[in-house]
Amino acid sequence: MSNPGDYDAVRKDIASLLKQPEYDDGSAGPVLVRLAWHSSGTYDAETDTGGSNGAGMRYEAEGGDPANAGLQHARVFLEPVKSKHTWVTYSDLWTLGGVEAIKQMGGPEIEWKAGRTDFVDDSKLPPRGRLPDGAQGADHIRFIFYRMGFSDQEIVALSGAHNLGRCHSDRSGFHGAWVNNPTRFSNTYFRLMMSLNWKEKTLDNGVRQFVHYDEDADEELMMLPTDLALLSDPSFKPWVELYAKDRDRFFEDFAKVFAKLIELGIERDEKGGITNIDNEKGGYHS
Ligand code: DDH
Repeated sequence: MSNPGDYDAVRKDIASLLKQPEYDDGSAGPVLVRLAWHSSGTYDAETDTGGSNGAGMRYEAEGGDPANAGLQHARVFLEPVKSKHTWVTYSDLWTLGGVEAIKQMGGPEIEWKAGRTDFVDDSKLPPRGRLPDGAQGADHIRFIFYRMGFSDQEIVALSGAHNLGRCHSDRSGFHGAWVNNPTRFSNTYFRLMMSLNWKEKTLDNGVRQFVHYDEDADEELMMLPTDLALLSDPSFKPWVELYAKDRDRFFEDFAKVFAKLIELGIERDEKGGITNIDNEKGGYHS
Protein backbone atom coordinates (compact mmCIF):
# COMPACT_ATOMS: atom_id res chain seq x y z
CA MET A 1 0.00 0.00 0.00
CA SER A 2 1.22 3.49 -0.81
CA ASN A 3 -0.07 6.89 0.16
CA PRO A 4 -3.13 7.86 -1.86
CA GLY A 5 -1.94 10.09 -4.67
CA ASP A 6 1.58 8.64 -4.86
CA TYR A 7 1.45 8.03 -8.60
CA ASP A 8 5.22 7.69 -8.78
CA ALA A 9 4.92 4.52 -6.70
CA VAL A 10 2.24 3.25 -9.11
CA ARG A 11 4.43 4.09 -12.12
CA LYS A 12 7.33 2.17 -10.59
CA ASP A 13 5.24 -0.93 -10.14
CA ILE A 14 3.93 -0.69 -13.69
CA ALA A 15 7.51 -0.38 -14.95
CA SER A 16 8.58 -3.46 -13.03
CA LEU A 17 5.82 -5.70 -14.42
CA LEU A 18 6.62 -4.95 -18.08
CA LYS A 19 9.14 -7.73 -18.37
CA GLN A 20 7.11 -10.93 -18.91
CA PRO A 21 9.37 -13.68 -20.27
CA GLU A 22 6.45 -16.02 -20.96
CA TYR A 23 4.35 -13.47 -22.83
CA ASP A 24 4.60 -11.96 -26.37
CA ASP A 25 8.12 -10.78 -27.20
CA GLY A 26 8.84 -10.93 -23.44
CA SER A 27 6.85 -7.79 -22.68
CA ALA A 28 3.47 -6.65 -21.37
CA GLY A 29 4.19 -3.14 -22.74
CA PRO A 30 2.37 -3.21 -26.10
CA VAL A 31 -0.86 -4.72 -24.78
CA LEU A 32 -0.90 -2.11 -21.99
CA VAL A 33 -0.69 0.61 -24.64
CA ARG A 34 -3.60 -0.94 -26.47
CA LEU A 35 -5.63 -1.09 -23.25
CA ALA A 36 -5.08 2.65 -22.69
CA TRP A 37 -6.12 3.35 -26.28
CA HIS A 38 -9.23 1.16 -26.36
CA SER A 39 -10.41 2.44 -23.00
CA SER A 40 -10.27 6.00 -24.40
CA GLY A 41 -11.04 5.46 -28.09
CA THR A 42 -14.77 4.86 -27.65
CA TYR A 43 -15.33 8.59 -27.24
CA ASP A 44 -17.94 10.42 -29.31
CA ALA A 45 -17.59 14.19 -29.18
CA GLU A 46 -21.11 14.91 -30.38
CA THR A 47 -22.95 12.99 -27.66
CA ASP A 48 -20.11 13.24 -25.12
CA THR A 49 -20.24 9.50 -24.45
CA GLY A 50 -17.49 6.88 -24.14
CA GLY A 51 -13.89 7.61 -23.13
CA SER A 52 -11.69 6.37 -20.30
CA ASN A 53 -13.84 7.51 -17.36
CA GLY A 54 -15.71 4.65 -15.74
CA ALA A 55 -13.35 1.88 -16.88
CA GLY A 56 -16.32 0.29 -18.62
CA MET A 57 -14.24 -2.55 -20.03
CA ARG A 58 -14.60 -4.28 -16.67
CA TYR A 59 -18.16 -5.10 -17.72
CA GLU A 60 -19.43 -7.37 -20.45
CA ALA A 61 -21.09 -4.67 -22.57
CA GLU A 62 -17.71 -3.08 -23.36
CA GLY A 63 -15.23 -5.77 -22.25
CA GLY A 64 -16.96 -8.34 -24.46
CA ASP A 65 -16.78 -6.18 -27.59
CA PRO A 66 -14.87 -8.37 -30.08
CA ALA A 67 -12.65 -5.32 -30.73
CA ASN A 68 -11.38 -5.68 -27.16
CA ALA A 69 -10.43 -9.37 -27.45
CA GLY A 70 -7.13 -10.05 -25.70
CA LEU A 71 -7.17 -6.95 -23.53
CA GLN A 72 -7.97 -9.07 -20.49
CA HIS A 73 -4.23 -9.92 -20.54
CA ALA A 74 -3.42 -6.25 -19.96
CA ARG A 75 -5.99 -5.95 -17.19
CA VAL A 76 -4.63 -9.08 -15.49
CA PHE A 77 -1.05 -7.76 -15.70
CA LEU A 78 -2.18 -4.59 -13.92
CA GLU A 79 -4.22 -6.31 -11.22
CA PRO A 80 -1.33 -6.66 -8.70
CA VAL A 81 -0.71 -2.92 -9.02
CA LYS A 82 -4.36 -2.22 -8.24
CA SER A 83 -4.25 -4.62 -5.26
CA LYS A 84 -1.18 -2.87 -3.88
CA HIS A 85 -2.39 0.70 -4.48
CA THR A 86 -6.08 0.19 -3.80
CA TRP A 87 -6.79 3.94 -3.96
CA VAL A 88 -5.95 4.20 -7.67
CA THR A 89 -8.96 3.95 -9.97
CA TYR A 90 -8.95 1.45 -12.83
CA SER A 91 -9.55 4.24 -15.30
CA ASP A 92 -6.45 6.11 -14.07
CA LEU A 93 -4.41 2.90 -13.86
CA TRP A 94 -5.24 1.78 -17.42
CA THR A 95 -4.34 5.15 -18.95
CA LEU A 96 -1.20 5.51 -16.82
CA GLY A 97 -0.23 1.93 -17.75
CA GLY A 98 -0.05 2.93 -21.42
CA VAL A 99 1.84 6.14 -20.72
CA GLU A 100 4.42 4.43 -18.50
CA ALA A 101 4.83 1.50 -20.91
CA ILE A 102 5.56 3.86 -23.81
CA LYS A 103 8.17 5.67 -21.75
CA GLN A 104 9.83 2.44 -20.61
CA MET A 105 9.93 1.14 -24.19
CA GLY A 106 11.98 4.17 -25.25
CA GLY A 107 9.13 6.45 -26.30
CA PRO A 108 8.36 10.03 -25.31
CA GLU A 109 7.16 11.27 -21.94
CA ILE A 110 3.42 11.82 -22.23
CA GLU A 111 1.53 14.19 -20.03
CA TRP A 112 -0.83 12.25 -17.77
CA LYS A 113 -3.31 13.65 -15.28
CA ALA A 114 -5.04 11.79 -12.47
CA GLY A 115 -8.65 11.97 -11.35
CA ARG A 116 -10.67 9.61 -13.55
CA THR A 117 -13.41 7.81 -11.75
CA ASP A 118 -14.59 4.21 -11.75
CA PHE A 119 -18.13 5.42 -11.32
CA VAL A 120 -20.11 4.15 -14.29
CA ASP A 121 -22.52 6.73 -15.57
CA ASP A 122 -25.09 4.76 -17.55
CA SER A 123 -25.85 7.76 -19.72
CA LYS A 124 -22.21 7.85 -20.94
CA LEU A 125 -21.83 4.18 -21.91
CA PRO A 126 -20.61 3.74 -25.48
CA PRO A 127 -22.32 1.27 -27.81
CA ARG A 128 -20.12 -1.44 -29.34
CA GLY A 129 -18.56 -0.82 -32.73
CA ARG A 130 -16.84 2.49 -32.00
CA LEU A 131 -13.28 1.16 -32.43
CA PRO A 132 -11.64 0.93 -35.86
CA ASP A 133 -11.77 -2.12 -38.14
CA GLY A 134 -8.39 -2.96 -39.67
CA ALA A 135 -9.93 -4.39 -42.82
CA GLN A 136 -11.23 -1.00 -43.93
CA GLY A 137 -9.86 2.09 -45.68
CA ALA A 138 -9.32 5.83 -45.29
CA ASP A 139 -13.04 6.77 -45.14
CA HIS A 140 -13.59 4.45 -42.20
CA ILE A 141 -10.48 5.74 -40.40
CA ARG A 142 -11.74 9.32 -40.76
CA PHE A 143 -15.25 8.37 -39.65
CA ILE A 144 -13.86 6.79 -36.45
CA PHE A 145 -11.25 9.39 -35.54
CA TYR A 146 -13.12 12.56 -36.59
CA ARG A 147 -15.87 11.38 -34.21
CA MET A 148 -13.33 11.71 -31.38
CA GLY A 149 -12.18 15.11 -32.66
CA PHE A 150 -8.84 14.22 -34.27
CA SER A 151 -7.32 15.77 -37.44
CA ASP A 152 -5.61 13.90 -40.28
CA GLN A 153 -2.18 14.75 -38.83
CA GLU A 154 -3.23 13.46 -35.40
CA ILE A 155 -4.63 10.26 -36.92
CA VAL A 156 -1.29 9.49 -38.59
CA ALA A 157 0.70 10.32 -35.45
CA LEU A 158 -1.52 8.05 -33.32
CA SER A 159 -1.20 5.22 -35.83
CA GLY A 160 2.54 5.20 -35.11
CA ALA A 161 1.68 3.16 -32.01
CA HIS A 162 1.72 0.17 -34.37
CA ASN A 163 5.45 0.29 -34.00
CA LEU A 164 4.60 -1.71 -30.87
CA GLY A 165 3.21 -5.17 -30.40
CA ARG A 166 1.55 -7.58 -32.74
CA CYS A 167 -1.67 -9.01 -34.13
CA HIS A 168 -2.95 -12.34 -32.86
CA SER A 169 -5.01 -14.73 -34.99
CA ASP A 170 -7.15 -15.64 -31.98
CA ARG A 171 -7.91 -12.01 -31.09
CA SER A 172 -8.36 -9.89 -34.24
CA GLY A 173 -7.78 -12.59 -36.87
CA PHE A 174 -4.77 -10.68 -38.25
CA HIS A 175 -1.32 -12.10 -37.64
CA GLY A 176 2.18 -10.81 -36.94
CA ALA A 177 4.13 -7.70 -35.96
CA TRP A 178 4.67 -4.49 -37.88
CA VAL A 179 8.38 -4.21 -37.09
CA ASN A 180 11.22 -6.52 -36.09
CA ASN A 181 11.65 -5.06 -32.63
CA PRO A 182 8.07 -4.53 -31.43
CA THR A 183 8.92 -3.65 -27.84
CA ARG A 184 11.01 -0.58 -28.72
CA PHE A 185 9.12 2.62 -29.49
CA SER A 186 10.41 4.36 -32.63
CA ASN A 187 9.32 5.59 -36.08
CA THR A 188 10.30 2.32 -37.77
CA TYR A 189 6.63 1.58 -38.57
CA PHE A 190 6.51 4.62 -40.88
CA ARG A 191 9.91 3.89 -42.39
CA LEU A 192 9.00 0.30 -43.23
CA MET A 193 5.57 1.30 -44.50
CA MET A 194 7.31 3.47 -47.09
CA SER A 195 10.36 1.41 -47.91
CA LEU A 196 9.22 -2.21 -48.10
CA ASN A 197 7.31 -3.93 -50.83
CA TRP A 198 4.01 -4.98 -49.22
CA LYS A 199 2.16 -7.90 -50.77
CA GLU A 200 -1.43 -8.80 -50.17
CA LYS A 201 -1.97 -12.14 -48.45
CA THR A 202 -5.09 -14.03 -47.44
CA LEU A 203 -4.52 -15.96 -44.23
CA ASP A 204 -5.92 -19.45 -43.62
CA ASN A 205 -8.81 -17.90 -41.68
CA GLY A 206 -9.76 -15.82 -44.75
CA VAL A 207 -8.48 -12.54 -43.29
CA ARG A 208 -6.67 -10.27 -45.76
CA GLN A 209 -3.56 -8.35 -44.71
CA PHE A 210 -0.28 -7.18 -46.24
CA VAL A 211 3.07 -8.87 -45.61
CA HIS A 212 6.75 -8.52 -46.29
CA TYR A 213 9.12 -11.43 -46.06
CA ASP A 214 12.83 -10.89 -45.64
CA GLU A 215 15.11 -13.95 -45.53
CA ASP A 216 17.24 -12.43 -42.79
CA ALA A 217 14.31 -11.73 -40.50
CA ASP A 218 12.82 -14.13 -37.97
CA GLU A 219 9.29 -13.68 -39.21
CA GLU A 220 7.19 -12.05 -41.89
CA LEU A 221 6.25 -8.44 -41.11
CA MET A 222 2.71 -7.21 -41.59
CA MET A 223 0.53 -4.17 -42.24
CA LEU A 224 -3.23 -3.90 -41.88
CA PRO A 225 -5.28 -2.54 -44.79
CA THR A 226 -5.91 0.53 -42.57
CA ASP A 227 -2.14 1.01 -42.08
CA LEU A 228 -1.47 1.09 -45.82
CA ALA A 229 -4.48 3.34 -46.37
CA LEU A 230 -2.38 6.04 -44.69
CA LEU A 231 0.10 5.80 -47.52
CA SER A 232 -2.40 5.85 -50.35
CA ASP A 233 -4.47 8.76 -49.06
CA PRO A 234 -3.21 12.16 -50.31
CA SER A 235 -3.93 13.94 -47.04
CA PHE A 236 -2.49 11.27 -44.71
CA LYS A 237 0.58 10.51 -46.84
CA PRO A 238 2.63 13.70 -46.23
CA TRP A 239 2.48 12.97 -42.49
CA VAL A 240 3.68 9.40 -43.01
CA GLU A 241 6.60 10.82 -45.01
CA LEU A 242 7.42 13.40 -42.37
CA TYR A 243 7.32 10.94 -39.46
CA ALA A 244 9.41 8.41 -41.42
CA LYS A 245 12.23 10.89 -41.76
CA ASP A 246 11.87 12.98 -38.61
CA ARG A 247 11.85 10.79 -35.52
CA ASP A 248 11.92 13.72 -33.09
CA ARG A 249 8.91 15.34 -34.73
CA PHE A 250 7.05 12.03 -34.53
CA PHE A 251 7.85 11.64 -30.83
CA GLU A 252 6.72 15.21 -30.12
CA ASP A 253 3.46 14.88 -32.08
CA PHE A 254 2.74 11.41 -30.72
CA ALA A 255 3.17 12.58 -27.12
CA LYS A 256 0.71 15.44 -27.70
CA VAL A 257 -1.93 13.36 -29.40
CA PHE A 258 -1.73 10.40 -27.00
CA ALA A 259 -2.17 12.87 -24.11
CA LYS A 260 -5.26 14.22 -25.91
CA LEU A 261 -6.59 10.69 -26.48
CA ILE A 262 -6.54 9.74 -22.81
CA GLU A 263 -8.26 13.01 -21.83
CA LEU A 264 -11.24 12.53 -24.17
CA GLY A 265 -14.49 13.18 -22.37
CA ILE A 266 -12.80 14.69 -19.34
CA GLU A 267 -13.26 18.31 -18.35
CA ARG A 268 -11.02 19.86 -15.72
CA ASP A 269 -10.85 23.02 -13.67
CA GLU A 270 -7.68 25.10 -13.35
CA LYS A 271 -6.31 22.85 -10.63
CA GLY A 272 -6.78 19.77 -12.81
CA GLY A 273 -9.82 18.52 -10.89
CA ILE A 274 -12.41 16.81 -13.04
CA THR A 275 -15.61 18.83 -13.26
CA ASN A 276 -17.92 16.75 -15.40
CA ILE A 277 -18.43 13.67 -13.27
CA ASP A 278 -21.87 13.44 -11.82
CA ASN A 279 -21.70 10.82 -9.08
CA GLU A 280 -25.33 11.46 -8.21
CA LYS A 281 -26.75 10.37 -11.53
CA GLY A 282 -27.88 6.73 -11.75
CA GLY A 283 -24.93 4.42 -12.09
CA TYR A 284 -22.71 2.08 -10.15
CA HIS A 285 -19.29 1.90 -8.56
CA SER A 286 -16.69 -0.84 -8.79
FE1 DDH B 1 -4.03 -0.80 -33.10
N1 DDH B 1 -4.44 -2.74 -33.61
N2 DDH B 1 -5.38 -0.15 -34.46
N3 DDH B 1 -3.71 1.10 -32.48
N4 DDH B 1 -2.78 -1.51 -31.67
C1 DDH B 1 -3.87 -3.86 -33.08
C2 DDH B 1 -2.86 -3.91 -32.15
C3 DDH B 1 -2.35 -2.79 -31.52
C4 DDH B 1 -6.09 -0.92 -35.34
C5 DDH B 1 -6.20 -2.30 -35.30
C6 DDH B 1 -5.38 -3.12 -34.53
C7 DDH B 1 -4.28 2.21 -33.02
C8 DDH B 1 -5.05 2.26 -34.18
C9 DDH B 1 -5.55 1.16 -34.85
C10 DDH B 1 -2.06 -0.71 -30.80
C11 DDH B 1 -2.21 0.64 -30.60
C12 DDH B 1 -3.00 1.48 -31.38
C13 DDH B 1 -4.47 -5.01 -33.68
C14 DDH B 1 -4.13 -6.45 -33.36
C15 DDH B 1 -5.40 -4.57 -34.58
C16 DDH B 1 -6.28 -5.40 -35.49
C17 DDH B 1 -4.94 -6.93 -32.14
C18 DDH B 1 -4.63 -8.36 -31.80
O1 DDH B 1 -4.86 -9.23 -32.64
O2 DDH B 1 -4.12 -8.59 -30.68
C19 DDH B 1 -6.76 -0.09 -36.32
C20 DDH B 1 -7.66 -0.59 -37.42
C21 DDH B 1 -6.40 1.20 -36.02
C22 DDH B 1 -6.74 2.42 -36.79
O3 DDH B 1 -6.21 3.50 -36.52
C23 DDH B 1 -7.50 2.47 -37.85
C24 DDH B 1 -3.99 3.36 -32.21
C25 DDH B 1 -4.50 4.77 -32.50
C26 DDH B 1 -3.18 2.91 -31.18
C27 DDH B 1 -2.60 3.68 -30.03
O4 DDH B 1 -2.12 3.13 -29.10
C28 DDH B 1 -2.61 5.15 -30.05
C29 DDH B 1 -1.09 -1.54 -30.11
C30 DDH B 1 -0.05 -1.05 -29.10
C31 DDH B 1 -1.27 -2.84 -30.56
C32 DDH B 1 -0.49 -4.10 -30.15
C33 DDH B 1 -1.23 -4.85 -29.08
C34 DDH B 1 -0.54 -6.13 -28.66
O5 DDH B 1 -1.21 -6.92 -27.99
O6 DDH B 1 0.62 -6.36 -28.97
